[in-house]
Amino acid sequence: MKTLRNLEKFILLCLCFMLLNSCSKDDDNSSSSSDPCANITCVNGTCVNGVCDCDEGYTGADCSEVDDPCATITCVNGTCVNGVCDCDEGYKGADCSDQITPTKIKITGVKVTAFPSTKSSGSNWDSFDGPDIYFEIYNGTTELYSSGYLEDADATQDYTFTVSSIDITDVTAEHTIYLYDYDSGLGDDYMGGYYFTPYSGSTNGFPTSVSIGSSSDVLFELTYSYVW
Ligand SMILES: [Ca+2]
Ligand SMILES: [Ca+2]
Repeated sequence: MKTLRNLEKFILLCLCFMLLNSCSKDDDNSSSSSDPCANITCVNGTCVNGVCDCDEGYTGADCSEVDDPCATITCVNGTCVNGVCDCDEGYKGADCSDQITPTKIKITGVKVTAFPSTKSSGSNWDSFDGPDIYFEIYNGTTELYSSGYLEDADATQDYTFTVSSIDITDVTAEHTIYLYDYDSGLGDDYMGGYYFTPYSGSTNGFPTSVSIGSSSDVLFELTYSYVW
């Protein structure tokens, strides 16, 4: 009987020990999983459930990288500032790819780079020397500009006219540019002319130099500046 009691005590003790041991193991397990942020370092942020919640301006798993809001932004004609495109003059749209139609185009230079050396009949523009060239620009039937003439021009040379500024306000309207030979007291000779639309399109990139005409006929090179 006594032996049996001792055995019972021993078994009980064993059970208790096993129970305690198992409990303490559970405690160990629960303590290691209770703080998911225990081993997480957030350089510029706060750990939440084991993941770094970065402060504004930082990114990356540990918030150590500077977050560039412009990293994925492309500004076609502009500069990204804080994730938003700041468009160059004359452009609009989220990525600055849309052109703004100018309110005015200023022609600040006119160069004649070609004209026929003779009249179509083969005779000289002037009997004894070269033609005295000048140009005119029209908007429809309205004369916008008539230049002074450059004397005795040579068809193998380029001629630059000095103009302060010829303002074109009807930029999408069809204009005309003509070249003439000035003849004192006589009717001036028409040398050639071409239609042109000063602002030809919404994707032309605002060229500052525009060629009008043909190198086998009369050819003008206009210098533009744009006003919006
Ligand atoms: Ca002449
Ligand atoms: Ca003449």
